[in-house]
Amino acid sequence: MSGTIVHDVNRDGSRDGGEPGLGTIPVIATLFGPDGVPGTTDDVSYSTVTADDGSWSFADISAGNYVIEIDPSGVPHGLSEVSFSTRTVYLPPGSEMRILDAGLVGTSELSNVVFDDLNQNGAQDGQETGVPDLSITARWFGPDSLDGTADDAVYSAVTDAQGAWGIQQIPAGTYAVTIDSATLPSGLSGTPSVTTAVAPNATAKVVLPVSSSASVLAFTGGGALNLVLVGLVLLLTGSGAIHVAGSWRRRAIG
Ligand SMILES: [Ca+2]
Ligand SMILES: [Ca+2]
Ligand SMILES: [Ca+2]
Repeated sequence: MSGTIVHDVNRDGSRDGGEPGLGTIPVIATLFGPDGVPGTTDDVSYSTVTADDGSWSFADISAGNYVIEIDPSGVPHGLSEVSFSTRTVYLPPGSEMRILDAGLVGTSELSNVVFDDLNQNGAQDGQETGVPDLSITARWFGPDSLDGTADDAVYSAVTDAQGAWGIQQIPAGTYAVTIDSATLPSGLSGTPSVTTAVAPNATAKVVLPVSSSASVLAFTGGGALNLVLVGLVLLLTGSGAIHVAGSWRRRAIG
């Protein structure tokens, strides 16, 4: 008897191309026993964990009726079953049985509202409207918690008319969240990428600053901070002096 546990990235209950197998997921097969009734003392349980590719198998087990289940206490990343559930199968004598792929989805959520933060205070004030039709991607770092490796999974959302977006049923862990700059209206500047963590059964509000004010990047990037410093220096040199590290230095003006 064998099967595969996969990460159901698009949460449709079946395995699609590119959806990775999940390792170390505990699978239990319980034989009903001679009395043919599940949950009685003559039941025989077999347990295993999935290999790195998500596959599992039980070899040389008796024929009969089995309950196949995933032990939820051993499933990491806040994942839970979407298409597997507990199932009962009959294993005929001398046969092999392939159990359908089982998909797991997460119990976490990322969401928020993207708005034109005109006064750049990080809060949505009265005149600041949501930005619709932005493509947002959230890349999960995957079971290995490392960015950019093969087990990463990418989720996406589009902001609605009020700038709201949400991605549900995703694993707990670390995400890089990005607004696709190609979908930003002209005149709006945004952040390159925000890294955020979310716990099982939790919602993380991800702040993705966007502003039509030219100096928005002062919030988010070292390069922009330098721009601000250059501006400050120019302002101060205009008065003939620069205040550096607590001391005044004279500077000749050409
Ligand atoms: Ca799927
Ligand atoms: Ca604001
Ligand atoms: Ca990874």
